[in-house]
Amino acid sequence: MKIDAVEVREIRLPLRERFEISSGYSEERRILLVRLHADGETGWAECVAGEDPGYSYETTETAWHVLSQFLIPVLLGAEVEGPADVERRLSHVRGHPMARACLEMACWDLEARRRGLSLAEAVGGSGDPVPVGVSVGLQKSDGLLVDKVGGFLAEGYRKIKLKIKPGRDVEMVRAVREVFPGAPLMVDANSAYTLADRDRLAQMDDLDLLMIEQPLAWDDLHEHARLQQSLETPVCLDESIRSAGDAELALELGSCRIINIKPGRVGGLGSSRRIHDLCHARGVPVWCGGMLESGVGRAFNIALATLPGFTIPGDISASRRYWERDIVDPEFEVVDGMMTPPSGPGIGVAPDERRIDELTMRVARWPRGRG
Ligand code: NPG
Repeated sequence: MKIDAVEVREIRLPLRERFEISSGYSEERRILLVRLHADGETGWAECVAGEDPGYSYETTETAWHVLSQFLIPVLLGAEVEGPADVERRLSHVRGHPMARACLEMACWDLEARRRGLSLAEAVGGSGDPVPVGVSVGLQKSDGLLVDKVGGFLAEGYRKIKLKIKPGRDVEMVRAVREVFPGAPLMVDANSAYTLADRDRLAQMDDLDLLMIEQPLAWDDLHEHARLQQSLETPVCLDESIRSAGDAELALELGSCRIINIKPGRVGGLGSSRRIHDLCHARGVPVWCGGMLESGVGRAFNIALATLPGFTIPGDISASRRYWERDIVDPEFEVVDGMMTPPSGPGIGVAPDERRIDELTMRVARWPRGRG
């Protein structure tokens, strides 16, 4: 297929409530939406880069720059075979996986629509509903956190992830555990600790957690291995894993026992599948992370999570957990802790173009000069 036009736009979507993690907080998402046009068909995707470089060095601004200056010019007018070819053609750009991923993912949507397949079918997954979880940001008090967790458990979510940081960890999680003794709880530190905190982290072993996610820095694979040796609770890696190569190294070193896969972080759905396949072959559980996506990004996450190795509920909550109103129709819903992947072609939900226009802050179109 020949890529004859590309559009990138930035929309601003206010979160229903502030979302706080160890490195900072977000009240509004600045989301880049990408549209690829080829042979009369359109493919949509979303870039998950954040507003600030707290989670990754990539930001909305760097992604805009790399997409416009280096990535889109390579694809424009090119005869591409499919998403794997797009990934290959963009591989000369070092790093910037979130910027590269959104073009590869838009091509997945485009190709799935052309073939009349749902995204879940196109990636090799199933159409079955999948159990999903929810991530709960840092709250002002333990009481507020307990209330929030209670609400999400009542909604049926199958996994509850609590954000932690030094000073808001063992005692806070214990307060939740005491109220909900059997709840499927995990914690996520977003790299807020060092190996010097090993004893503190080991106190989590008494709290019956599914896992501790990314306790140490993204490039501390060796230290994560030493930490995992001294913990009973499985370590899960997120920021550290950018490719199947990283996953293989982390497993060889014993740095983790579980891996979080986010298509944006690892450069797209092809790379996500390679990590999944590697882990599945070794019996290592994976789950799909979230990056506060709009419905466009959410559609890719739920499709990916239908692959058989995704045995732990992902951070794939309902649209209304984050948005007053999502930008897709229908919105994503969770019923009894399960989400059903859309069955229509491609992402299977319709981007609401009028609403997207209203939310748009800037737009760029190629070939240049197109209205
Ligand atoms: O449900 O989409 C979601 C958010 C899940 O907690 C979540 N994401 O570190 O995994 C993370 C965290 C995050 C959110 C990281 C936003 C960076 C930005």
